Amino acid sequence: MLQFVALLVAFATFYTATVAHYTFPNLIHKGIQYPDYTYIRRTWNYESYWPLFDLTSPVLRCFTNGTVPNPGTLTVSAGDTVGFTVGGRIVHEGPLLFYMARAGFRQSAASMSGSGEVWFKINETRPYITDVPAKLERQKWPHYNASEVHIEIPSCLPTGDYLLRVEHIAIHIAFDEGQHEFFGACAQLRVVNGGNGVPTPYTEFPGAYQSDEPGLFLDVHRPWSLPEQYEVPGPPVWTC
Ligand SMILES: [Cu+2]
Repeated sequence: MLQFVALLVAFATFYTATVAHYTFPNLIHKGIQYPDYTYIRRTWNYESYWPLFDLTSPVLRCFTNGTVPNPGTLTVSAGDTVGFTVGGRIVHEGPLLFYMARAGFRQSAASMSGSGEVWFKINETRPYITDVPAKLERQKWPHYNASEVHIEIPSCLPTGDYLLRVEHIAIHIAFDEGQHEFFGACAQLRVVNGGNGVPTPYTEFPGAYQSDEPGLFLDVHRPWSLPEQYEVPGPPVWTC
């Protein structure tokens, strides 16, 4: 019986570590869901699903550790919607963010590293506030429990090769500094039929976030009255 309990505890621990976290393995475009990591760089946690805590790590850039070759690049039109499946479900409270970075001279989506101040934010989510005072509870987050997330490529984005970076930041235990959990991935896109937009401002990964900023180090149980009172990490969103 004791062995059985020990086994049960071991299994429960394993189950919590893997199933309670999440990855973004498949790209979705025009109704097609591509196989795991066909157009998405295989992430460091693709088996463990483990969160990244260290916001100073280069892994934060694309959640990769450089051990596997980069994948293929999918051609999409500016203005198209693309999606990511969620391996597992988004089972923590927190914002969902999307960033893009354009390939530089003589680079492609497959060859670019994403280093330097090349990233601009194209979307972020805030908590819904349905009552006053509201708390930062699970159901307040638009993507809580999501199995897919979607983003529209800005219609005015110039034609070119890009990385599209999806990120979910879990803040359910962020009342202790450094206990934010980062999950994410980068898709490789060739954007065609683009426009004349000028993305701004730029940021870099690592570097965009500070462990003591209000969106990453906060009492998640304090009352909120406006969505804006949650300060989403990173730069403001660029829109066309
Ligand atoms: Cu977690």
